[in-house]
Amino acid sequence: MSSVDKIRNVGFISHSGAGKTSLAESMLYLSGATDRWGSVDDQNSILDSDSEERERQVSIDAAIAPITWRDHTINIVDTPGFFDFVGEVRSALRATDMAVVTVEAVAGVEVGTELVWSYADEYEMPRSVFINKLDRENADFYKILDQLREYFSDSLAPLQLPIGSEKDFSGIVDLLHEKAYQYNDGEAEEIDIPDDMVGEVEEYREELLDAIVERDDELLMMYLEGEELDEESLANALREAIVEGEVVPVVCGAATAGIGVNKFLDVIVEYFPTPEDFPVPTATNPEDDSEVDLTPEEDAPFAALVFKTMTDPYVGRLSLLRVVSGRVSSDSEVYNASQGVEEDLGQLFIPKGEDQIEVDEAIAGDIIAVAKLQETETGDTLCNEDAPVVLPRIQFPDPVYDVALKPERGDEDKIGSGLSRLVEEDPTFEVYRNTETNEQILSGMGETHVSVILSRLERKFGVNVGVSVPKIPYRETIRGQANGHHRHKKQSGGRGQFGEVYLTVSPLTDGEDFEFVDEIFGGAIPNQFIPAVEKGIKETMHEGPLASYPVTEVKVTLYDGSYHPVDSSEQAFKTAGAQAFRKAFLEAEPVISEPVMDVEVRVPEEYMGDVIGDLNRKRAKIQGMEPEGNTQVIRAKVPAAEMARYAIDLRSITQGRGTYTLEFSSYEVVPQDIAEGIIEKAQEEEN
Ligand SMILES: Nc1nc2c(ncn2[C@@H]2O[C@H](COP(=O)(O)OP(=O)(O)OP(=O)(O)O)[C@@H](O)[C@H]2O)c(=O)[nH]1
Ligand SMILES: [Mg+2]
Repeated sequence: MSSVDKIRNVGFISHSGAGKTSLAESMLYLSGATDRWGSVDDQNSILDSDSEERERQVSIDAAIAPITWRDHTINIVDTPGFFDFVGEVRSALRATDMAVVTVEAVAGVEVGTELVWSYADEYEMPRSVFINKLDRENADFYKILDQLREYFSDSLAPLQLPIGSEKDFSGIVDLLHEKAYQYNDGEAEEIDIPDDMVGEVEEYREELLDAIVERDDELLMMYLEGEELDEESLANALREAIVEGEVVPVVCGAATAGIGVNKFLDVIVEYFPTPEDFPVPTATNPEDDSEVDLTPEEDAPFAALVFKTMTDPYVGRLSLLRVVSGRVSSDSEVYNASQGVEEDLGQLFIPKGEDQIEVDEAIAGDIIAVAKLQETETGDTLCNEDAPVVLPRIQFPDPVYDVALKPERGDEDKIGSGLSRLVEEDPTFEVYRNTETNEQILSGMGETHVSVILSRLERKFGVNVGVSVPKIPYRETIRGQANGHHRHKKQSGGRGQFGEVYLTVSPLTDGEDFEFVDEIFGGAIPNQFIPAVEKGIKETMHEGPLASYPVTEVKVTLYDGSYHPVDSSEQAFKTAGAQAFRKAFLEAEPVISEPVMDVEVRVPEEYMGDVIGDLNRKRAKIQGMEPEGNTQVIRAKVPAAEMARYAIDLRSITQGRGTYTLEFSSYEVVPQDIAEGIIEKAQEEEN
């Protein structure tokens, strides 16, 4: 294991398909960490090791590529770019000290680029940009550089320039050291700076030097006086500027061809922050909530964040830890301060794709895995019991896409236990029963996310489950007041049944669902039967008179009735109460109400019109729009019934470039024409 200053933890983030996994695969192979060059296209990627990832050719889980380079340990955390899996990005950024935003040299800035950039902003992380796929047709380094500066920041500074472009892309120029490299199968050979690039190299080198010296008075003086600046001072100043986030270094290459990859590893070692550079988030002592200052040093008390949980077919549950401070060894006892329980650590590993490298000890800055922790969940903090500390939890997005599960009879238990195992691995989905519609709902981030979960359920737990669009939990209520009367009388041999009820229904506006007022005078209904009347009404309210949806916000006043000394019974009054209620309800301007969601949609400017048009067709009430960079944020209130498949609609309107969040807002009355459809459908189902 290296010392803390020789560790680099780097998170690869980007829009899907920019080449993060390919870049990490090339780094693994070209650094000698693996003896084969994994490929996403050939479905033998080491990092996309899961069969779902290989088949779909996208990353789904964050994966770790540990690399040794020039006596340093570099841990690459490769994340999925597909929007459904953003939870993994949020976890990975909490485990790393530097973000590498990979950008395609053809497509440039995409919605996913903006999204992950905003995450890095949120975590206040320094970052760099890798402009990839320079070997592709229409690749244009300079155009993309301008675009990046326009979108994000003027502090983007190329450390390298590409030699050649498209199919002639062959190498890079290192601007600071004024050296050129030509690549062959990932191996760099030093060459002279091509003659036709001398002007550009000078221009961009000057720009880089300006950016470096600007923040160092001594260097600035020397620079202005025309003195020769030594490379070491420049490199140190550059490193500082990068660590502080004041310079965002831009490097380039072609991941699959291995061009620029080894030089990027050099850049990581030379300029990227070490765990010592990164400010540890404020932690608290769980006993008194006081703040605890954690220092990223080996000799400080131990603390680690569990940033991910996986289930491995061989070792079972695997927790991934980022050691934040101190040291920890295999087979030791630690304290989970988030749960307040002790945990026995077994063997510590470094995960590498599907493989594990056993280690005896880990120190501040390390990323390691440990198997079979009993109570520990993603987001928990492990520490020493005598120095208890809790790090801030990872904030995951709320799920937005629901399906109803339709299990075959007898599979329910297997599905339940399988899904609860999968939820441990993935905190961005949830499973619950909707008590109003009596459906089991699986709620995830999008169609792909849900389909991955269901495939895994089948593959890992051997159960296949069908799904459908969830029923909308409509409700019934009234807007007016009405009286209802029912006389229940039966004389079918033996003892008869008799009960008569007069009642009034009126809307409740205090947020309560039901109020029952007993105004019976002079024993018109004997006291002992009044609860039966109420019970009959309540039972009817579960399946309302209009379309069998629950009745809410109704006040019932029982004001008269009659009884028979022999034939009256609880059952008779229950029936009379229920029937009187039904009649009154149907006379009191009954309406159906529906859940309405607060929706926030983020789309690139050019899709605004289409997205708003679609929302309007979905009965949306637009609340506001505002720009956020080149993204437009649209806020609207939209009925849940219209949003059930929004993940799919928005994707097709925006070519996957839009994202959205949903939150329950309120119940609102459904317009008459739509209510008629709902009632008709309910009646069909009844028959
Ligand atoms: N021509 C060319 N293709 C590349 C390069 N890098 C990656 N690709 C291709 O781009 C596609 C996507 O690459 P990935 O490495 O899976 O991209 P990713 O960023 O990991 O994608 P997600 O996991 O979905 O976020 C694959 O078909 C790669 O072969 C490159 O430098 N040049
Ligand atoms: Mg990937």
